[in-house]
Amino acid sequence: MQKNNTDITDADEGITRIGVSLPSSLLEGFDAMIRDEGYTTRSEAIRDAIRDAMARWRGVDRAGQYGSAVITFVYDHHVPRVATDILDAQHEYHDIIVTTVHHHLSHEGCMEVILAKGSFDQVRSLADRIRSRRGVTLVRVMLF
Ligand code: NI
Repeated sequence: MQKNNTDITDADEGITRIGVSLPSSLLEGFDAMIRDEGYTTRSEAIRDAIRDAMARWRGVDRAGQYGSAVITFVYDHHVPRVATDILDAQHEYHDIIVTTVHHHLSHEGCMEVILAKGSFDQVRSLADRIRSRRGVTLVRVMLF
């Protein structure tokens, strides 16, 4: 099926080819990134970028649902109380947390990854609580 002169669907393979218009500078940056990440084709990198965007998008409106989740966040552990507040929050939500990994990024920076399973409402509450702490600079939630 041909939708226009650049979007082509091959029904037999379940693959649709699309044409995408991008600013040159954005494409150059993307190509540099995918070379660095070891992709051999743009198509595979774009598929992964779309999957990543979809996982984030699906997380927007999943109230009342259950599943698995990853909460990734970065914080400065020198900010008073942030580390103990994050620890307290995780103990409060212990029933949905499967495991937590702590990585010391630098002298002051910490990264944690929480793998959770259960109510997405609770996952969102936990993420919101972490996000609200002073010293936390990035929180990313993916629901599966
Ligand atoms: Ni640390």
